[in-house]
Amino acid sequence: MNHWDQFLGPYKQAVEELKIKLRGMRSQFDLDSAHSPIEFVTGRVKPIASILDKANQKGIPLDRLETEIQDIAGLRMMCQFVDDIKIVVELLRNRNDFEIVEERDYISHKKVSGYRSYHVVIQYPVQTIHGEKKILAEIQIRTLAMNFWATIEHSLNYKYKGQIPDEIRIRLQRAAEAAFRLDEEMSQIRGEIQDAQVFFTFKKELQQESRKLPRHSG
Ligand code: 0O2
Ligand code: 0O2
Repeated sequence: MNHWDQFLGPYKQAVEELKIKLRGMRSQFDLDSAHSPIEFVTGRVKPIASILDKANQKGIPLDRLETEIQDIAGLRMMCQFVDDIKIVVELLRNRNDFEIVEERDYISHKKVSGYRSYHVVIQYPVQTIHGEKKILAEIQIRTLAMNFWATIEHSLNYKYKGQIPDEIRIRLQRAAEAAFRLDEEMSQIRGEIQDAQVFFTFKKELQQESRKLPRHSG
């Protein structure tokens, strides 16, 4: 086994375990027939070339990768609505199978690029044949619209090797705002539908109650 296989082994195990655990949270909402704040979950181990690029860009020596690069193990949780993100973060805070070491709110404080997501960095204990090993993992929580924008912006960045022309950069910032307005509009529509449902349920209950009342003849 080479050095990289040995180094990445616990990260691979952590990503596989966390995918199952976080997807399990979604299935539990399905069982309760409740609206799931989690739409879907993905995960990956950062490719070696990307680890080396990041270490190089940030001046991180190879013997400090474990502590200085927080997203070698990366998970993403996609939500339908912005409000669902808060629920998911709260669910993560209440778990006792890992410890949250940092939270970064790029929703209230978007990045200059236009990027929005909520990042939670955790310390996750992996059981290995040599004992327990705690590794860092980054969970990115975002809406479907934020994910749509980030996926395309990420591939353009890759295509332009990080040197996106100014004009495209500005259009991407505008597109990020459009995605955010879409999120807001969808939340409003959901709110109005929920209000209407509460109103109709109340009206139906009132009708049923009034049918039970004795009728006065003449
Ligand atoms: P790319 O280059 O984006 O296409 P499964 O069989 O469903 O259990 P699978 O197929 O191994 O799992 O992977 P899954 O869960 O569908 O997710 C892998 C995807 O994670 C990647 O696909 C990316 O879309 C996404 N991803 C990429 N970067 C990150 C990151 O930094 N953090 C997180 N959390 N997720 C990321 P690809 O094909 O590997 O990459
Ligand atoms: P990949 O290919 O997704 O793994 P830094 O890399 O210095 O900006 P830091 O301090 O490690 O960041 O953490 P940060 O910014 O909280 O999280 C970095 C990850 O967030 C990135 O990983 C992306 O997955 C995502 N991200 C941050 N900013 C942007 C952005 O402007 N556009 C997009 N599309 N994604 C972003 P990597 O390592 O860059 O890439």
